[in-house]
This record gives sequence, structure tokens and C-alpha cells, in this order.
Amino acid sequence: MKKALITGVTGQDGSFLSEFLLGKDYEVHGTIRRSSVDFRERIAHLEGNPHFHLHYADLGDSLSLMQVIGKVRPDEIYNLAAQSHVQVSFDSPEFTANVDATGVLRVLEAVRLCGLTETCHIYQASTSELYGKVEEVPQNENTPFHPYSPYAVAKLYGHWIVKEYREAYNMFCCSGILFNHESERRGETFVTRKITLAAARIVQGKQDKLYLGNLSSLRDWGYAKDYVECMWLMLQNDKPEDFVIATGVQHSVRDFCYYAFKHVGIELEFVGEGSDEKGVVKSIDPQSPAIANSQLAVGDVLIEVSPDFFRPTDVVNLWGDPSKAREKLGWNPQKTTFEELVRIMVESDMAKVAVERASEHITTNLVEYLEKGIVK
Ligand code: NAP
Ligand code: F7E
Repeated sequence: MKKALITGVTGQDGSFLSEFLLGKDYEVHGTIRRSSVDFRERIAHLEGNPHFHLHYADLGDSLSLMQVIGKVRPDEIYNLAAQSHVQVSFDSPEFTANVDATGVLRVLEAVRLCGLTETCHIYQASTSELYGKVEEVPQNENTPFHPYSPYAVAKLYGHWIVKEYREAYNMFCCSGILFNHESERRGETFVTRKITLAAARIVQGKQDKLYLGNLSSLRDWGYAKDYVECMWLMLQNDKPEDFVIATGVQHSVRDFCYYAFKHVGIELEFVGEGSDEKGVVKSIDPQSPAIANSQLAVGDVLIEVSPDFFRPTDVVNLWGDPSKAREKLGWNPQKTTFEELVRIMVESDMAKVAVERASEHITTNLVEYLEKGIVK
């Protein structure tokens, strides 16, 4: 049975990759950090599986990495752990550098010091943010990098140190240059999830408006579940090589809003420009079950721009060319289309908000019954 170690197993990608590898009969080991709450939502369903094991380790702590790598002696390491939020990297640049840059070096050195240089295959989570202030579109493996945030600068170090260890020590280590990939498990402060959650809350009467930053920003958004397969394919390749992982299709944040709200029966139109731009209800689909009990009306303003979400430097034109991954790895970049991705996320958030509303309703009724002495 092959053994894989996933750093960042509690994250969006870590959870999908764990499921994928367990499905391929791997013994999966994941690193976790101590936190004041023990519930790990994305992997709770895997805990208790006899082939799934968790270990405490932190990318800022070499000794913890040495211990876990020395104990597990994995055949494959997927280094997914990172401070992954670009906007947060402007607030915590030093922490971001320690984890996203030096943390990669710590993993590589731990592999070497544990004597696994020749046997362990390593995947590094690189990012399309390396292209940053882009120098060409679409971007492929040969496009020059121009990182444009503390996050991207830290990830550039991670990317280059992996290449260096590959060449200096002949290690099987490689980077996937992943473009944005989303899912129903995406963190709630990334723009796609913020939009799908807001669409669900707005039609169910739990939120009035959605405030966003740059609506014109362009991204190549794929489905995380499809992308973890490509990470695995990279480590099964004959030789370690870097690959762009993307869909090859580009949309704006504005488009994402349009499709998310359309899925719950609301057609939006965008009026005004820059900070004055607004997303307004143009029409409502009376057949949509999602909208059934909503109080919304044509002309309502549902989206506004807030400078709070502008970044000191923003990456605005990401568009990947996945030809190399398609041709060399046989990976299908179009397995889940953009519209399908939006549908998956909106439907999941509609269900989540409905459960939250139901549980609030039960709590309110219970309090009332207790107060009135109807239940004791
Ligand atoms: P995510 O949901 O934010 O997960 C990040 C993971 O890293 C979490 O498990 C987190 O643990 C862990 N982590 C953070 N700091 C750590 C530290 N100091 N030591 C150990 N673990 C730490 O990110 P994701 O979306 O799954 O992305 C996975 C990787 O791909 C990241 O490296 C990200 O930068 C990169 N990437 C993501 C995308 C994308 O669109 N999703 C695109 C390109 C590259 P806690 O749960 O304890 O916080
Ligand atoms: O922003 C704009 C924002 O935070 C996308 C990470 O997984 O992908 C992710 O980084 C765009 C940006 O993702 C809001 O300015 C507008 O232009 O969802 P995001 P990101 O910065 O692209 C890359 C590939 C990674 O490697 C990262 O780990 O959307 N935007 N309004 C907004 N963004 C956010 N978060 N919130 C807004 O309200």
C-alpha cells in the first residue's frame, strides 16, 4: 500500500485529495495544527477511516516536519499547506513568507535529512499568482513570472526552491501552477464562495446586499475536485516536471455574480462604473423554486462595490493554457464547466442556508415553548 503525506489536509484541496487517494487504496497521512476548536469540518467524514491518519506539524517548525516525515516515510508528499489568502498576505506578509516560502524549504530538507531523497515524490502547490502583473495571455509554463502580492512573492520562492532541489539533488519534486479552483468547500472569504453564499442568503431573506471589490478582475476558475487528480498524475509521471493546471476559459467576477444569481432565479444587470457600479435585479424567474418565498423585486440593488475589498496591487488577468497537462498527463481540463461549477456551489450553499434557517426556527420555537412551560 502506497503512503502519501498531505500537508494542509484540512484545507479545500487537502480534503478532496485525501478522498481521491483513499479511493486509490493509499494510506493517507495528513498534518494538522493545534487549534482551540477540534472540529475539522472538511475532513470530519474521513476521521475514523483506518487508512487515514493525522499528525501535528507546522510548516514554520522544522522539527515537527522531520518527525512526521521520518515516522511516516511517505512515498509521496503533497505540500498544500499555506497561508493561501492573497489579501491577508498584505496584512501578514512575514507570516506568509515563513509558511509559503521557507516552509517549502523545510519540507524539502526534512525529506533529505530523513534519507528519502531517492524514493519520495513531492508535489508543491504553486500558483497562477506567480504571473501576477501578467506579461502575456493566456499563461503557460514558459510565461515569465511577475508576482504582485506578498503571497505571490513567497510562492515564487517555493517554486524556485523546488526546481533547485530537483536539479541539485536529483529529487523527484515538481510544482503544479494551479489557477483558481473552487468548490462547495472553498473558504468563505474567497470571492466565488462569498458570492454563492450571498446569493443563497439573499434569496432566503438572510442578507440584504453583497459588497465586493474589483468586479472586472478576470480569472480562470476550475473545480477543485478535478484539480487534485492532476496533482496525483504529476507524481506518477516518468520525470518531475512543472505543469499549468487550468481550464483555459476566463470569466470576470461580474460574470460569476451573474451566473450565481441566475441560478437562484434572479437576472442581474450591472449599472454605473468603478466604485459606483451596482448589481440590480433586472428580472425574476417566477418558475424558480429558489425564489418562491422571497420578497425581492425588480430594481432592488443586491451588489455594491466597497473599497474595503480593493488590494494595494491586484492581479486582474489570469487565463491558463492547460495544453501541456492535457497532452502529457492525459488530464481533462474541461471535466466540470464554469456553469456547472457555479451550480454545484450555489446548490450547496442554498442547502446550507436552508439548514441554518431551520435550526434557528427550531431554537426560537424551543425557547418560546420553554418560556411558556409547554416543554420542560
Ligand atoms: P486552504 O483551503 O486555505 O488550505 C490551506 C491549508 O494550509 C489548511 O489546511 C491550513 O490549516 C494549512 N496551513 C496554513 N498554515 C499552515 C502552517 N503554518 N503549517 C501547517 N499547515 C498550515 O487552501 P487550498 O485552497 O486548499 O489551497 C491548497 C494549496 O494550493 C495552498 O498552498 C494554496 O496556496 C495553493 N493554491 C490554491 C489555489 C486555489 O485556487 N485554491 C490556487 C493555486 C494555489 P488550517 O486548517 O489549520 O488553517
Ligand atoms: O480573489 C477580486 C480580487 O480572493 C479573486 C487563492 O486560492 O487563487 C486565490 O487567490 C479576485 C481578485 O482569489 C472581492 O481582487 C473582488 O482579483 O477569490 P480571490 P485570488 O486572489 O485569485 C490563487 C490562484 C491562489 O493561489 C490563492 O491561494 O476577485 N475580488 N471582490 C474579491 N476577492 C475577494 N476575496 N473578496 C471580494 O470581496
